[in-house]
Amino acid sequence: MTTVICPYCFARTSAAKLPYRCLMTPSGVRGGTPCGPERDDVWAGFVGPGMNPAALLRGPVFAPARGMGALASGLRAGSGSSVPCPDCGVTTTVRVCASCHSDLPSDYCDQDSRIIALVGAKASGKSTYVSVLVNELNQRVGQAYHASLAAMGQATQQRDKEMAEDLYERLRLPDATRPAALGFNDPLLYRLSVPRRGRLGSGTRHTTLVFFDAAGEDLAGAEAMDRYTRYLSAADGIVLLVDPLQLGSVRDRLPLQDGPPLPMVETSPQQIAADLAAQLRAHGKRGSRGRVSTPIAVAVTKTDMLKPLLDAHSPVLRNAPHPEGTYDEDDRLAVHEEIRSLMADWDSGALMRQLELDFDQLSMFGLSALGAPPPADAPADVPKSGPQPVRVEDPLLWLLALRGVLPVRTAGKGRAK
Ligand SMILES: Nc1nc2c(ncn2[C@@H]2O[C@H](COP(=O)(O)OP(=O)(O)OP(=O)(O)O)[C@@H](O)[C@H]2O)c(=O)[nH]1
Ligand SMILES: [Mg+2]
Ligand SMILES: [Zn+2]
Ligand SMILES: [Zn+2]
Repeated sequence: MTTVICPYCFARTSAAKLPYRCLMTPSGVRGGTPCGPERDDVWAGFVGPGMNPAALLRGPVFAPARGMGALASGLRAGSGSSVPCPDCGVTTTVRVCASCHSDLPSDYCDQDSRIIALVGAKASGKSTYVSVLVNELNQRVGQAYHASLAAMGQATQQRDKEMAEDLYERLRLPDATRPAALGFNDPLLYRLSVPRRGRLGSGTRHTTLVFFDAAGEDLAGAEAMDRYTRYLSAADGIVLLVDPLQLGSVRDRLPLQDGPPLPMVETSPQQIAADLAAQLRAHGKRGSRGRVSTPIAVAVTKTDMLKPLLDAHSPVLRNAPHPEGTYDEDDRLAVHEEIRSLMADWDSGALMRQLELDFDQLSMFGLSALGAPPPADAPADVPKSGPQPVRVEDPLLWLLALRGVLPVRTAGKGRAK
């Protein structure tokens, strides 16, 4: 039976048991009285105060009749199926989470979902990264894998549109993300469609991707991180962004340049990784030798600023090849080794040692969402030529390849999967 993980509260429910929400549409039948809006106390409790009271008045929620939900979900029609509201008799397709009553986007319940947790200190580049990543998956990377990415639900579509307008048209960098104490930040939901290849025959494989772009200050300590426990422990993979400009030795080594001012130094990546590992261990994510089983992709961001410290031929400075729509494992290893040796130089390998003790599956990455530093005279702007990202897709593709979503190629073996 399909289990659905709510992308808002991360509760697990069997698809057949997900309640429905009546859409309050008039039936068109003479004499039929449509349902009226009711205050949704469950949802109100979840979103917290601060929500406009009018927005809490919603169509009534009802449990699927016994057998009905099972029948509907069992047919892989899942959320696409419709059932009649017991009060007004008009059919609805909208399913809600049984725990928090958030509406699930249509077809959310139909496919496998992969929750990707995005963590990193304040101003490490999380929001910029997600927006540029989505754009790249839609364009260059999508083309290489014949894949497509679609935003699911109105909230994600709206945010994508606003972020893309800011970054690509108005050339404005995102504002600092608001901390959870100021209100609920919606997760970003996408449907990734990749052609199926190999023995299983052709067709398309759909995977729901759930990203959560938290504010850096909400990940800055064990206590703050607690709020995200359910999200972190539901994650199939973690992307930890490390801002090299917040590392003391990198700051010391960078030649004085007339770039934008260096960011403030926030929580160290080592601290974030240690807190994260403690959280995950406490929630049963134990792998071998006391390490955490959730795979972690650790990506050094803003590599455009590191050019003076890198060899001109460094693999970090160019995009991954994606030969014939496969994930190139040797290319990943080259980048992993390069970042590992740079880190050994920067912090005597302290972060790397900590990660190796804490995580079973780990890979290092280097990326630049913008491709160049923001202009010195306008530090809140994207470089004039627009974002020219380098390697933004690598961490996510590695996590997806680990889960068998993408074909992998390794040296001498041609297409391995
Ligand atoms: N040089 C360079 N700077 C970048 C890049 N991406 C982001 N930045 C800088 O980092 C700043 C912070 O980026 P955000 O994406 O807002 O960082 P965040 O991690 O979401 O920050 P919080 O939401 O406050 O936790 C931006 O305003 C830019 O100045 C990049 O690819 N290269
Ligand atoms: Mg942010
Ligand atoms: Zn929920
Ligand atoms: Zn109704």
